[in-house]
Amino acid sequence: MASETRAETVEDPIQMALFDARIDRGESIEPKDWMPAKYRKQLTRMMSQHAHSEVVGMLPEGNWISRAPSLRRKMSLIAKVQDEGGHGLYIYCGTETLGVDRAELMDQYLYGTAKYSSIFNYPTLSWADMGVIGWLVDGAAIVNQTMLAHASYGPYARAMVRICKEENFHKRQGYELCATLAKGTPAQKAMVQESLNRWWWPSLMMFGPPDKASPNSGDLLRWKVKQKGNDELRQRFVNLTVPQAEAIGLTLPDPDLKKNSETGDWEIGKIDWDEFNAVLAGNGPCNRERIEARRKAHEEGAWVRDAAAAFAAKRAPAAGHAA
Ligand code: BYC
Repeated sequence: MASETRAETVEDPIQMALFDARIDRGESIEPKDWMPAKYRKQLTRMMSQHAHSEVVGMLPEGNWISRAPSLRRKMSLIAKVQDEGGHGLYIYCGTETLGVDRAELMDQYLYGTAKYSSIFNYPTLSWADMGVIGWLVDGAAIVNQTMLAHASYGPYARAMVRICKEENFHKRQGYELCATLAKGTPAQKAMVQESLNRWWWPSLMMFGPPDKASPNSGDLLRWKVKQKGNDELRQRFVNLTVPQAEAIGLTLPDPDLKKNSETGDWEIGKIDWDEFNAVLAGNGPCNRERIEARRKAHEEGAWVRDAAAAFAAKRAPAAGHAA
């Protein structure tokens, strides 16, 4: 019987030294290049979870498409949700270059223990959430993904370049929506402030646990998948967002927020890591609803996958003949 605890692969020291030297020189690692098993495993974990996040992230905003207040708003929301689906597909393709099958990734996500971003386990309760998600959630994603655009694994880094361009557009449309509501009627301003109050802390949790509690950061930083730690990126996001809130007359829900005159950083109060851990453990406000929705979509789409496979099989001999 196979052992439950598998010993880690012992890598050839020469291959390993050559690989480390390539990383040190800032070279891009490509799919057919030699790479340590742990590098492959970490990337598969992180990229697939990123892809799952993009796809599950369609649900909270998809919830408001039929209730958008104007045609213009509806069109941009549909386009944004569609973009997120595209990002997911793009990153799944990137993950497959590591030699893993997409069906396996889906299985880990829908019926196993693969994670997706905690942020998508919160409900969208008002129209203002469509603005705040674009501003904060896409804004946080940009800070994180701009760094990942320099990741050592070529297919992931290249996917991030295109994705960041689209996320920038998402962020702008979200911030513009917030600015419009903030200078609207008192009820509109109250709605966007209430939304910001709900999304601020979960957005900060998107960057992951503090560095000292981040088991994967060591490997990922050493191999230049991540260029910066979780805390530094979170701080960068806070520093960018505080003046943006001020500019549109909104208040971040943190009585301890203050600027450190020496470092120039905006220091935040305590993040509720118990809440974060509860969401990761499956006990956030919408975890069950989200996974159920994704399972249903996947199962109802089985006939499409079957039809595509049958079509490809039918064409394969013809293509072979033509060649
Ligand atoms: N949520 O060792 P750590 C978007 C997990 S979607 C859930 O620091 P790492 C958008 C972590 O996986 C873009 N889980 O991990 C879409 C690990 O668990 P495992 C979302 C989290 O990998 C639609 C454990 O906690 N962005 O933009 O070094 C609409 C320990 O953490 C979270 C990405 O996916 C979390 N927030 O660093 C709008 C970015 N944080 O796997 C917008 C890509 C941590 O060991 N990912 N965990 O069981 C990353 O940059 C990194 O994976 C993280 C975590 C910074 C998130």
